[in-house]
Amino acid sequence: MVIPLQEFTLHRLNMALKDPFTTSFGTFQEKDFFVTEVTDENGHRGFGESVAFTSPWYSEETVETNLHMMRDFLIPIIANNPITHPKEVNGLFASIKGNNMAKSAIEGAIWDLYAKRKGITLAKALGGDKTEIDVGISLGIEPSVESLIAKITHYVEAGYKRIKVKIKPGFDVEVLKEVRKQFPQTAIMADANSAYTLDDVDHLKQLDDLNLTMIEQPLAHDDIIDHATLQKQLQTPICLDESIHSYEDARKAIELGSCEIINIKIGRVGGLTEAKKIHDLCKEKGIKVWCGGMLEAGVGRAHNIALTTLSQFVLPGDTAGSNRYWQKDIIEPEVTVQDGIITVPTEPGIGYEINEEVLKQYTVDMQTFDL
Ligand code: OSB
Ligand code: MG
Repeated sequence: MVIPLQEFTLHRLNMALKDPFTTSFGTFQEKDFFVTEVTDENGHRGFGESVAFTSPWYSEETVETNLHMMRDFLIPIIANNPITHPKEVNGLFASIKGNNMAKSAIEGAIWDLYAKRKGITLAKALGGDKTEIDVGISLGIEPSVESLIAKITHYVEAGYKRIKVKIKPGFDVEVLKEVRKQFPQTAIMADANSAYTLDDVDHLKQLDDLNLTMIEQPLAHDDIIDHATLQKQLQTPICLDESIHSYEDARKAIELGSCEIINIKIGRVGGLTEAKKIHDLCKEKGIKVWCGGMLEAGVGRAHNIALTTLSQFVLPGDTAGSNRYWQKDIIEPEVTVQDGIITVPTEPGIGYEINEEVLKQYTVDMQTFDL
């Protein structure tokens, strides 16, 4: 049966982060993004979230390219083609190259609407059956080792199951040695956001003494060849983030031996349908997966939680609680973490309500399109 879509709305929001977040590329103080909303003729409302940043440091997409793609290409495709299931959206968008985060922002809202129309959770609609998920936390680069240790102490005490530390040349081996010394039992990993090259092999090999759970994206954002070379020389498992945009990328990386682990981000791979395909492939091939984060507000966070209920998400992800990022999140209830565990919501769709008052407070622009 065709889903009787009615209207698409782009809510543009600007939210200040509680705590600036620094990576090898720069510091974030706030998040500028879209909450996407799709309605049907029966009054159901589905929500998604765009995850691109204001500048293209992580991938080529930005908030403005997301707007351009959604408004001028992707929403018209949805308006002109009947859909019976959200799985069809991927195929409809195939004529548009790249722009995965823009595609995902729209596809996600349609998945939520679909699950709400069926009266089931988004997790169930995707085929997930966990009732709780284990989570870790990603910490930005800190001004000093002391301040990093203080932050880790705080979040280990809060119960997070794995700590991710951002590294870059000059803030890496020595820092991680100190972290390991202070936290001998904690699951620790490092994320380089592509800050190294194969010239750094000998330097990176020093990480093998630190019993890290993995190193994430050490080499170029678009590489899978050099990562395979590096993985052969490292005992520490490599996890790919930036390099994996699709099922095909994952298949090739696995075939080449470029990684032992994949971080799946819904936005990076173009939506939930592709994310599930990558998950299923990894399960078949024995590659561990976990759910990455893009400093999402509540709607994106809820999508991450639903995806993480799939069985091959065997490692704690980056989906921390709302209060790690926001003074006040846009959903109700907010996402809370108890002893490193998030209880998966049981209400239909994403399982959280939009807090309309808070949404309005952060809204800087709004555009509605007939479908
Ligand atoms: O590389 O995983 C990353 C944040 C922004 C962009 C890229 C990354 C990150 C994080 C934080 O590591 C994840 C989160 O807490 O949402
Ligand atoms: Mg990463």
